[in-house]
Amino acid sequence: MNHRLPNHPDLPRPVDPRKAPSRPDDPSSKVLHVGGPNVGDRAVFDRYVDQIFDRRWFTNGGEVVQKFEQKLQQYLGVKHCITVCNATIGLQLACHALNLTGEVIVPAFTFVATPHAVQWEGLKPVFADVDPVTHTVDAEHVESLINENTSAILGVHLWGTPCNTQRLAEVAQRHQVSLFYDAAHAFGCSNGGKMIGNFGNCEVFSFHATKFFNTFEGGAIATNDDALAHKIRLMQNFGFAAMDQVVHLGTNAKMPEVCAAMGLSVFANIDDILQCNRRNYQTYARLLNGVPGLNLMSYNSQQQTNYQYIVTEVDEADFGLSRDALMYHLHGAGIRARRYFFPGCHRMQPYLSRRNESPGAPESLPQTERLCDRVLCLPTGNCVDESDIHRVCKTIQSVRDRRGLSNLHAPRRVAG
Ligand code: T4K
Repeated sequence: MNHRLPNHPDLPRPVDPRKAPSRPDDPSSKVLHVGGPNVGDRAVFDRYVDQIFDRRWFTNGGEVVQKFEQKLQQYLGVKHCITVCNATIGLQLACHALNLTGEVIVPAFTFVATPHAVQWEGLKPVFADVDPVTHTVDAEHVESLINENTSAILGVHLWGTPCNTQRLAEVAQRHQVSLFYDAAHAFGCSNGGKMIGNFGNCEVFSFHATKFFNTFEGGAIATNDDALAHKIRLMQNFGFAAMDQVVHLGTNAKMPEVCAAMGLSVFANIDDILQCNRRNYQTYARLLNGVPGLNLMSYNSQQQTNYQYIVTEVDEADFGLSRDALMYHLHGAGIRARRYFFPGCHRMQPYLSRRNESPGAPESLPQTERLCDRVLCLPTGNCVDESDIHRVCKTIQSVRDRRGLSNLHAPRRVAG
């Protein structure tokens, strides 16, 4: 994501989060990130790494990857889980394996990897709006966008909140199109008692370093469809069925052994990490409760979630400052809050330039655009402790208290 933010004379200068200093002797200098990686059990990781070196087997479906895949299948209660090098490539494989053609409907409020994967496969992403409460794709809007060129719906379980899987399944069934999910945020989440990984034709997880469950880089495709799993497994390894036997078009989407070792070491601590995320969320909820104009996203208590994102919405009128002004002040205080997924995929390239070429496309996506102007994600994970959260919330409160004293204006919006 672009770290170069527009300058504004009244606001602290933005700092590249990766270059910001941190002094161990001064806790207030600790830079807090959204997406600071969770670390699993390092002893478990070291043990696997020793084995990898001893065996001199580094990639191409080795023992550690196989063990990791079995563990994933067991945890998700799914028949097949194929590890991949990252979720973006995983989504591309899914598009290919599902034989998609023409248009694929995706939400505009998502990380740009979702439409990029579709576009990369020579398909056309068509952007749908999202539900203002769950931030997941609006099933009614999806249905209104379906035409004779549509081959699939790609839902995104944003922030780990499940899509309306039942409604989307009905729509997909009625129009005879494929349904699959970008589950990059949703590892460890469930919907109606069923783990994410079991919905649609297949679901794609991300295990990127910034995700609550990470393998440095990585991902996995989960499915209960034997034929689809077989195809994806072939495609993930150049189409090899056996030595010297290429039976399908394929690519290199394999996860290396060391990444699977990281996954197994995170599995060893998964309950602690989930508990830490839940505790962090509850602390934020307590400390931000009653701050006018700042709403913390709530989760459905009937669904298991991983609390990996602390998602707030800033209402400028009630808070007294814009979301962007608050974000710049937090950055100035070493708190790298993020305005995911600004400005919305439909206003990013190459999609922005193509809007005029799509006569049927909606003029605007009001809910997406509203969220793009309001959402601010705050730091969490097992590198953030209770005192860090107090610091974040105190900074937010003090920025709000001083709002009338400083002459702050929102920086110019990115055109869209
Ligand atoms: N679908 C959805 C809905 C997604 O959100 C994503 C990825 C994908 C698909 C694709 O999954 P992958 O192909 O990546 O498996 C980050 C991640 O790079 C990206 O994986 C993630 N979504 C997205 C939401 O966040 P950026 O552009 O925000 O990354 P960056 O470099 O700014 O890092 C975020 C923060 O994390 C920084 O403030 C610094 C901190 N950080 C980062 C890294 C890599 C660390 O503290 N340590 C680290 O090692 O995209």
